[in-house]
Amino acid sequence: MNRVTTAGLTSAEEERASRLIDGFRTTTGRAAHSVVRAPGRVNLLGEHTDYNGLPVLPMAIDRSVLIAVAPRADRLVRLLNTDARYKPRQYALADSIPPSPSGDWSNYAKAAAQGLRRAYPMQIQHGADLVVDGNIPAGAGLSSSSALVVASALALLGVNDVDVPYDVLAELLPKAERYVGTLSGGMDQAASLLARAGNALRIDFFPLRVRTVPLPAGYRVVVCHSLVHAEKSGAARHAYNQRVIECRLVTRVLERLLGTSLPRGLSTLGDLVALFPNRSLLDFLPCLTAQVPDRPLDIREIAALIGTCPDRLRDACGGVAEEFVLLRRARHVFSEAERVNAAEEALRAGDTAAFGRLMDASHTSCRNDYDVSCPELEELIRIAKEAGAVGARLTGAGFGGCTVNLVAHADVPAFLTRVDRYFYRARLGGAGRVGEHRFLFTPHDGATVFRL
Ligand code: NG1
Repeated sequence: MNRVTTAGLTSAEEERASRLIDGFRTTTGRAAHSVVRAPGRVNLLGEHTDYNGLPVLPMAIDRSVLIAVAPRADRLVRLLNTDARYKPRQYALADSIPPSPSGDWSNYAKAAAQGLRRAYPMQIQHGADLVVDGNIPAGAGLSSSSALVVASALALLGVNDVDVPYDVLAELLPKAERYVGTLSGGMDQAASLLARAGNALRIDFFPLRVRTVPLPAGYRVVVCHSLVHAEKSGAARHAYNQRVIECRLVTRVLERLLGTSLPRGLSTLGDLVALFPNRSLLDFLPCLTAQVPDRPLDIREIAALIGTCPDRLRDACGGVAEEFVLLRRARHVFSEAERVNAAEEALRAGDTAAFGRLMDASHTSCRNDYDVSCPELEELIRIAKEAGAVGARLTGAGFGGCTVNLVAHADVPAFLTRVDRYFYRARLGGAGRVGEHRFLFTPHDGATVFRL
């Protein structure tokens, strides 16, 4: 076996990369030109804030998508996957690439290809043979999809000899990923590209800015899967997109209440609050509370609050729903963004207990105001707190997926024993698979490309 040893890969990743390079030769009959690695991420704080242009605090994990790639003289992209569940696919590079049916894995690679072709039409000319190997659990809120988008983009750029700075890619790829039908923000791609080992990454958006934030020594980040798969190709996508639209509606209501209007092309809550640099985020809540009833509102009520015509508003909402929750969504987003600010301060000050309390408060807000928790996540959080987690919350979009827990190093064994006994064994029975669904993560570096 052609052993790859490269700084930036864990020893498990080196092993995977070595196998991948050999497999590439066997399946394509060619030598790989390079290997790309894009990590998943776990978000420590700042949920459902990114698409509002408000900050997040994720870290990259040591689960990743690896791609071995070689250029082709034609425009064809041939995609293979080491996991037999993901069937071979191929498509031609073009400015408009027809998507495969919703949920098909190739759509994430196509998203990257179409995004790059549109941004760099003259430079992205060569297709490629790609073999993908991923070990980020799908539908877990750990960004397996964005890692595939990032890795596919880097693979294609590499074989076309195009050098794009990672911060530019981190702004381009979230828009490209909307190809799959999710109105997602930019946290995942930025974390996968720009994260730094040993640290969390505070990310601000529009324009993108990142800075590392130290994590407390003596604590571990433990991630537990609720065993509820929240794939973004299914119901979770609809629920996610509805939240994005609810936040856009809050922005329009707030514009009216504040007697201002956003310049053309700007539409997020973050854009709006940036017009009032002297106000804190929570200052925007009282005027909403005074004017917006705390219950689901129908299109006509919302149109009246915005001062627009209901039919036009219904069209603008794309018919995703007839009723929308506004006040509670705003309360979550503003308070969550403030929690990210407070968390950064707490971490810099070494106040781990305060950080833990912010994680707990984030979870309560995600559950009560954003309605993205589920009974299994609630049970995991309850067990985690009983098992001594300093902070515990759902991570990623929610609706299932994982919790993230901060646990003192010395308490980790007891924590895992308790989670295994009261959550996994109760659901999975036999001891064999119990340990497969919770992970101890240390913060890793962002994406890397290794030219062979
Ligand atoms: P997950 O659940 O990891 O797919 C999603 C979005 C993020 C962010 C979080 C919620 C995608 C690809 N990613 O993450 O941009 O909005 O939800 O904070 O949809």
